[in-house]
Amino acid sequence: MKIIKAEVIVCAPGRNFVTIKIETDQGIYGLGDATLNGRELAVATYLEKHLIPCLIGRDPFDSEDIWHYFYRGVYWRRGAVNMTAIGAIDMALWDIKGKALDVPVYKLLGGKSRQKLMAYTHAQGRDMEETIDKVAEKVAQGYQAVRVQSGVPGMKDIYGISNDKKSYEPAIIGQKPIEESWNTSKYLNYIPKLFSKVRETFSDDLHLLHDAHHRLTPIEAARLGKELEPFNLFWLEDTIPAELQEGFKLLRQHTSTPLAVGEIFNTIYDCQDLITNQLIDYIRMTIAHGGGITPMLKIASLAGLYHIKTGCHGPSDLSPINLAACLHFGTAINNFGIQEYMGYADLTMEVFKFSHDFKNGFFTMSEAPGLGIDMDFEKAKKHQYKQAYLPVNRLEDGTLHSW
Ligand code: EZ4
Ligand code: CO
Repeated sequence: MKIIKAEVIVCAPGRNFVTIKIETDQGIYGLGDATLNGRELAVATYLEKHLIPCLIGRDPFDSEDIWHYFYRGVYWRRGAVNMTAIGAIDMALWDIKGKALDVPVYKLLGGKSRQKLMAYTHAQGRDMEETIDKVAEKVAQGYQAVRVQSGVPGMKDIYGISNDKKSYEPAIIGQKPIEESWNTSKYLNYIPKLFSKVRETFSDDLHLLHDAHHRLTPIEAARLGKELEPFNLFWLEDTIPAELQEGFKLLRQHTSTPLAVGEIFNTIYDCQDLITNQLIDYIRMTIAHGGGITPMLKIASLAGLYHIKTGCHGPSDLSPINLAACLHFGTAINNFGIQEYMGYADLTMEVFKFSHDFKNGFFTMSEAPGLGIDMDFEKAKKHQYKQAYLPVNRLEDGTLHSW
């Protein structure tokens, strides 16, 4: 089997997405998600100008060699743009392999390690009351795990909360990013009160998660982790900037709240120390940004040695193709933890045809060959890309902070 053509599809059904479609001489094509929120065209151009020409003529079954060809072979390594491009190709190759053999991809990765996959969703409100209502809504929908984010008294905007009643979408259409502001002390004073109320309102069995979005120093994160201990979180995510790996040592010594990190990592080298020193409990890397299914299997194996589980990033700013790939991966590995699932805009689901079932907070896999995902290419064309950026974040005195 040979790759004869590959194209990049940039479209915006609901929001911007980048997709690679790889075609073979046997009429089978594979799809991969290459979306990097706010930097979409960099990945699209990298794929079109530099990677696709080298793919033509290759056997899609040689996914391991193709992966190393694009990782080691180019001399320049790592980086979000590079790894997202490689990840999209790898996903599409596994999709082709599954379709060629007429099996779902998970059967090629190790088979069924579980019958269903637990997902967590997001509940967010502008204040405590609205947040509690939103959690109740998600519980009523059957979710057993909910990420709780809330507006903080005295703060204008905060990560995870939309100021209108619409669902949360951080990327704003425009020629440059909007600016938000942040006050760590107000946040730290409020969050334990919020979780106290949430835990009091809902059963002890409800899994609660929270995302600090890289905004704390190690000692601030230590205080938060410690104060949240009585409320028994499933995980506390991205407390300190993810690249500050030494900081996790300090944080870990202070709290037994489980820690999750990794949505912005892109290679095994970003999480190797955190895993081997047992400084985290969940690795949040996702298939698209982690360089594909091929390297993610290796990361899961390393994590498995230390009983660290996966919790793949699954925002609505990655396409349902990435979600499908995460689910195949999560089905096949032993140390699956949980899958993030925010849901998608209706328009997104009109373009991306998703075959896996979702009910009461759990995914079950379809038996469709490959990734079990397809695209309406004609419809996709109708929704044109519009430049959009994630916000930047400043402290109240104007200092640039992590968003
Ligand atoms: O802010 O995907 O856990 N989820 C997250 C996400 C990220 C966005 C950035 O594009 O932190 O919502
Ligand atoms: Co996050």
